Amino acid sequence: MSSYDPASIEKKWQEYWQENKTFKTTTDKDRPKYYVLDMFPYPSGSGLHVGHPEGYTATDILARYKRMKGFNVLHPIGWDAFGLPAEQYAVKTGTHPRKTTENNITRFREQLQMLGFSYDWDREVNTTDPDYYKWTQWIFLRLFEKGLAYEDEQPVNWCPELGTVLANEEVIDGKSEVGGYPVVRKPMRQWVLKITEYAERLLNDLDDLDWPESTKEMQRNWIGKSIGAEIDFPVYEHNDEIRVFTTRPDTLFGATYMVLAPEHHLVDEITSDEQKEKVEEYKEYAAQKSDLERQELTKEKTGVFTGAYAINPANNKEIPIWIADYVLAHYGTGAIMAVPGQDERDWEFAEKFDLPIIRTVEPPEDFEGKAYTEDGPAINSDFLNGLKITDAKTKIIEWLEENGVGKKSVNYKLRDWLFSRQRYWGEPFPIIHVDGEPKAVADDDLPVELPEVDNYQPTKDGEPPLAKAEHWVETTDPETGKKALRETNTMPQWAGSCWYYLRYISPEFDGAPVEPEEEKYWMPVDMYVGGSEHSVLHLLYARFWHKVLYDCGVVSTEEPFQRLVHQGMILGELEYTAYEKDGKIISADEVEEGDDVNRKPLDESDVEKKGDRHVMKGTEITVNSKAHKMSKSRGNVINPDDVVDNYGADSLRLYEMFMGPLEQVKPWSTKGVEGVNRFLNRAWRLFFGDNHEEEILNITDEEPSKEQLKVLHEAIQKVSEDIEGLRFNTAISALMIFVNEANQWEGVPRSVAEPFVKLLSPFAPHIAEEIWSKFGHDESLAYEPWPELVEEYLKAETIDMPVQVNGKVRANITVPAEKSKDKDFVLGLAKQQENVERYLDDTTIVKEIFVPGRIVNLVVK
Ligand code: ANZ
Repeated sequence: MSSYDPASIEKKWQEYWQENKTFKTTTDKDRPKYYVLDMFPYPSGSGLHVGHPEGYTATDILARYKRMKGFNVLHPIGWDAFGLPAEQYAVKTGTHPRKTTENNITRFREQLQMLGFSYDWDREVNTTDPDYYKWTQWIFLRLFEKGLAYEDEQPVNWCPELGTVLANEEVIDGKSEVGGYPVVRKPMRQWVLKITEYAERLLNDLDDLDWPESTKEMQRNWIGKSIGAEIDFPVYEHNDEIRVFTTRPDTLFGATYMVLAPEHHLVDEITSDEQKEKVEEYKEYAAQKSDLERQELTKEKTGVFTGAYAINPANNKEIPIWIADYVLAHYGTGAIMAVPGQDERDWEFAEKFDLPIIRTVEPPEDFEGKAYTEDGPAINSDFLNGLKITDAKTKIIEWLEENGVGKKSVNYKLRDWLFSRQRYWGEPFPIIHVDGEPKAVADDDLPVELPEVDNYQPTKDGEPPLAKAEHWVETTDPETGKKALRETNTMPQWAGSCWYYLRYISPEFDGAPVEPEEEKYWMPVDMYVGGSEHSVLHLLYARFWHKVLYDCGVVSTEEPFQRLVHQGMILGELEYTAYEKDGKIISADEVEEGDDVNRKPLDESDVEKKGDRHVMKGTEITVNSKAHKMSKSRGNVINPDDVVDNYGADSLRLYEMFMGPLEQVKPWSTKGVEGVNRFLNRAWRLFFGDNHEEEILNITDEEPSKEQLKVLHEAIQKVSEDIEGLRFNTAISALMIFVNEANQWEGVPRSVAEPFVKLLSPFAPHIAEEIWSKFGHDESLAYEPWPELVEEYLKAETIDMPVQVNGKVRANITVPAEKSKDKDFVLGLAKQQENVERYLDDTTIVKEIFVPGRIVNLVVK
């Protein structure tokens, strides 16, 4: 049988690669390196989804291509395997999270191998392996030594049902992102990392990274640098001052009241006796809310008067001091000067509580809104009057500094990173508590391994499950012999993924997280591909740790990931709906707002494409077509295993790259998979003939024609450029064009066939290896040199042909070689020549003599 049989081919080559360790990475320092990294997966219980192979195929193409271009390639994979799902499963079933994790990893590994990714499997890392988290703990100790890890009582998002603290991003509308359980605010002792100390560097160093601009912008916004001033307001008849942070010191003359966060340390001191009760009540009310809820712009403003007044230092006016939850305790100084004239929230608040409003920036005449937040000349502002915002800011800051009532100040939105969780399945902190003080476990005593517990359920009052492992918790300080207690919190899932790209470089090294010489060679990562959902947290946390490691001399680059690309999400298949109104199907564009229509789901077979719209087959009735996110509940999830079973891994890889630009969101189409599968079949038949019982190799030892060389080199040029530019879809089109052209040849010369197979190999490596071996090679083509482009072959070959009229040469024409035998084409062109036309005027052509590729002679009378 000579037909294309992915099932047998793919298995065979996967085994070959594994047995021969084909993709084992070597560090040959004389050659250039290419480090191409995937965001490693969380090995969930449901296995790979089709989104995984999208990014993973893209990086695999790059890895395979770069190897053939002579690079040392580092292309590793591993498992981000701590985390909540395995722990929740453990709580439910008693199965140790390690067991669940191991099973899931085995499944994921098989699935990735089944897709033929060229990972160096000897470098696999697993964040839950004590040999790995030993170094996560080691890095934590460096943070601790540098004062970048500290304990703090913090109001946290406490989820009693999950028994853990959640990060702000893990809470949606007061419920846990995972499971949707209620979340309350509660002060707790926590470990916090001082990422704010790196805010400026995290911001500045973004500029030099080759990352999507939108991702950089999200990080910039998250860091949220603002320049403004701190201003001190004396409290009337108290010996206190309230310091505020403002981005608009130029509006100082319009500060008509002040607001403290309910948690502000001066609240109790300044509150008058009459207001005490109300203030207490309000403090309790505010404590229930998360920062996110408190900041919602649309929410009704609430607050209470403290009974105290402050003095506006610019004009010595007395202004009332309020507390309100829209001022956050942990931002700026936890207190604001309120300027309703220029700030929307302040305006709403002032309106509601009848506080004075003074504009200090003149709005344009036609302005009809409330607070005016744009630029304009200062008014009602004494010596600032007439100045635009920027100049007014500079001037007032000078004035504040001269008068000792304030100074220029930079503020960041970025908060320190809440780094502890009350969970079992995470890295233990390498910390013991001696006499109530935290103390580092010695480097030599790492790892601090997770103890066994009988029950993974955290206690209802927030004690982590590790607290139950008393024999583990109670220990002695090896230095002093004193009784000590181990830290029972564990690290968040982010920890392991903050530095895994370093461990791949020297996974066995036992002196540091990464071997220094190897690190110098391999870092930074040249290409990092993963989902845009990681635009902020993972990528910011990893950059932070990397910079700390840089400061410790562990790594040699300031940034870990030089280039970053996000693959676009793959949606489910397009779904079609027709609209029915008054019992009649109407076009989607005829539906008007408020129309009472029935939506009728349509089968794909009822629909056809006309131009860029979908219509009901054989009609002009436009139907609605829409792709939705894949989800179990919608029932539109495509399982990669099924695709591989039906079409093979090469088809899945090829299809996911052919769907469209890598970074775009795209709907799945099973028809599309069939299409690329047909292409692979055609490519196969190109070399092995059609449906022969026996295998006939359809390649020749003939010299290639110029035309064949041109077709080949066009493919070489396009595929190479498109891989470099990550335009994998158009690279595949170029491969398809080659096969279409070559199908018209009688036999493919070996010197054309072999380079083509190499071009195909990064995309569809199994079939390429198989064809290559059938061409008579006994080794993998993984390290064959990539075909070189010869520009000269790209030029269209042309032939010069003389044109005679009655035997006399009247013109010479140049025609493309492949057209030189086309009588109509050549004669048409010949007759259009000016000098020929002249001799044809007023004559009749009696005979047209055409010698293909040689000469034209027109006999006229
Ligand atoms: C007076 C003012 C006038 C303000 C004006 C803005 C506009 P960003 O840019 O986000 O840093 N603010 C300061 N601390 C706050 C806190 N703890 N909770 C809530 N709001 C706080 O915003 C800084 C501005 O947010 C500050 O500048 C302050 O209001 C407010 F026309 O001061 B501004």
